[in-house]
Amino acid sequence: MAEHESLEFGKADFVLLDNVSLEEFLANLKLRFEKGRIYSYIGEVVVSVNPYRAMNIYGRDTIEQYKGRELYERPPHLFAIADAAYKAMKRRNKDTCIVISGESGAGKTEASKYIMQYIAAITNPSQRAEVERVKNMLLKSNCVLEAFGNAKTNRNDNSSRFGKYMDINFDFKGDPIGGHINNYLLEKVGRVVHAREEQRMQGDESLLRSLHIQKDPTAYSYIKVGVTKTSVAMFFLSSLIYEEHCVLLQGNLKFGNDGDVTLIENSKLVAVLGELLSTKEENVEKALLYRTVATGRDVIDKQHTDQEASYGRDALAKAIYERLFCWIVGRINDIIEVKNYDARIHGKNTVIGVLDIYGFEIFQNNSFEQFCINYCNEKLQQLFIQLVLKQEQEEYQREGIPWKHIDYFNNQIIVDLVELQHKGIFSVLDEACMNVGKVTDEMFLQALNSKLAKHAHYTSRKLSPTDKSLEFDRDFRIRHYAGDVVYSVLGFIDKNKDTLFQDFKRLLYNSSNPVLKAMWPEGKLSITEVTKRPLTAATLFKNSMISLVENLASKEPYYVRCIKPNDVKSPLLFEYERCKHQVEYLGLLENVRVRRAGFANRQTYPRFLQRYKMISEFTWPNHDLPSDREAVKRLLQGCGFEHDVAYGKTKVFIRTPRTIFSLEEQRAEMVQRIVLFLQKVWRGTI
Ligand code: AOV
Ligand code: MG
Repeated sequence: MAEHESLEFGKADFVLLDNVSLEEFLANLKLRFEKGRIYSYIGEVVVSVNPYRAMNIYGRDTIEQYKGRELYERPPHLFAIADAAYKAMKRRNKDTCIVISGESGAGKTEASKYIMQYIAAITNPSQRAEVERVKNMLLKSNCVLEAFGNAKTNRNDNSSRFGKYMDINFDFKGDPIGGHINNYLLEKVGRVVHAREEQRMQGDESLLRSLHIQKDPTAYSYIKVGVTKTSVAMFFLSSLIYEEHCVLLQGNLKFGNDGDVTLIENSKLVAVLGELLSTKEENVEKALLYRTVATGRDVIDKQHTDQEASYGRDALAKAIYERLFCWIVGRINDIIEVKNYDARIHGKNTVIGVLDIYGFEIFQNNSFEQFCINYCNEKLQQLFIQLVLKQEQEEYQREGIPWKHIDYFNNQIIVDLVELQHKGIFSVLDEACMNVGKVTDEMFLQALNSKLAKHAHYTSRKLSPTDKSLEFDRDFRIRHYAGDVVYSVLGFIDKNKDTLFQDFKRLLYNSSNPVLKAMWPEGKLSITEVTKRPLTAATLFKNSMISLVENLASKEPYYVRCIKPNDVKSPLLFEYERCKHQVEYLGLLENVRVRRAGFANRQTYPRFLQRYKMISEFTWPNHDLPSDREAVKRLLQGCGFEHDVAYGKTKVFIRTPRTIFSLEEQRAEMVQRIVLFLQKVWRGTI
């Protein structure tokens, strides 16, 4: 008996539970966690519990055990799902994706790294140099992005502050030939700059070099300088916002006023800034203190108040950080993108996508960033529901397979609450930002209250006056699929507008550092040319989420559902209530129910016959039965699989993967025999 079937470690697949109840599910999850079995299945979905300790289960020998195996042949593992996604892609020429979800600190990023490592390890058996180069790039790009885009939060010491979707492209041999990274909304404000981060930056400079971000040596020198300087500038500027953590903060940039005149109190920093940004000191000073505005035909310099100047400074720091990050992603993409691939010569180029995004988070103070991150998690949950719970059941009904509907909570209502045109929270926010007059965050909250007064998942103090946990004029609460979150509206309008004074864009566009200049193409426009209002942060994020979900839905998905066992990063503690909550909101129990009652595999009758007709005398080489459906029935009866299948209107449904496996074996054997037979015919020995 395979190890994963030994009861000592609990049930490896939740589908095998005696009773599908929350209690049994959790008892099994806990037992497995305590026995060091951090992975389990629900059919083809991997459930993973963060072990919070180094596990000796990712080495070369383990990789070898999973390579090319079927899912149920080995104990549950990320490698098995990676192999399944790889096999599906290779065998059936299908694009696949692996979606990793779970709350902050549940282990998504670690999982994505092991998956990438596995794929790298099992491909390119012939050691082609170009493929090795691509693999190295793909793996190393992770470290660079983490160095720039991760930070310590109180939920996770190495929390991803950006969403990442990485496509790996494969050639017809199944070897990686390139990739592409999409990054999603970098969470700028919550990023806490620690000395630790700075050390990592230094290490990664050499990584950037080893990635050959610039191959041309002359270009390389300036790029390198660009990166180094810009990153220093980034830390320098970010630290201006996070004073308490600042490393370089000997005297931070502060504004005061002398009568009517706004001043920079510690003007020595301006010179440093000028140097870091490769621009003149006086230009920096001017951009910090003035704003050029067009009034009719005149262009005048309007002085900032000290508050406006501080706002501008912070916006600049965030914008530099964000653009630098996007620039890095762009450079990585330049190197890893597939070039010179001609599908007519090389066959179809297929893709495995890996999604690792920020998990659901609840902080003490939740703002616009948490709102976006949690909306993103709602979207992914919706995709899971669509693909795993809804479509599956709908297909059984459509095909006339006897089916008792399984209920689940459909979070579409919350997705709509956020993203619906004209009615959703993003729309109300955009409207507030569109307004010419001064609209405050409180006014935005009032608009929400009047638009959403009746919504079951929205409330505020005004709507529930007795709820003391909500502050008037500040808070609203969303009942998310994963729990209630109170958001403070403070800053929503500013963050959504995400305005950076045009003066800064011009300042940086005019930098003599070509990298910096390239990051600010809009700085080219003169003041009178700037007319179009840029899209808001919410709209950009919403659009990127919608296209992400479309992209994932177009591929064959594989799921990893991560669970965080406790909030104290302990390898020993299985906090029952915390885990229960996650199992509930991830819809895992419903997943087991649908899976248990469902079928692992389905194929249309003609396709099934095309593949397996050679294993039955009734169907080989052609059948004379009244329909393909009858022919498939006959074939399966003959093989003794009648008990494991159901016949739909257009498709045959097969309950367990084992049956498919056995059909495949029989097919392989027959194909071999047929080939031998044909060879004999050709040679004239028959
Ligand atoms: P996340 O990606 O899900 O959170 P991480 O993957 O960063 O979470 O995991 C958090 C921490 O848990 C890691 O830094 C490790 O210390 C530990 N950990 C996770 N998985 C493993 C594993 N398989 N083996 C050993 N330790 C592990 V966030 O990015 O915050 O949503 O935005
Ligand atoms: Mg992460």
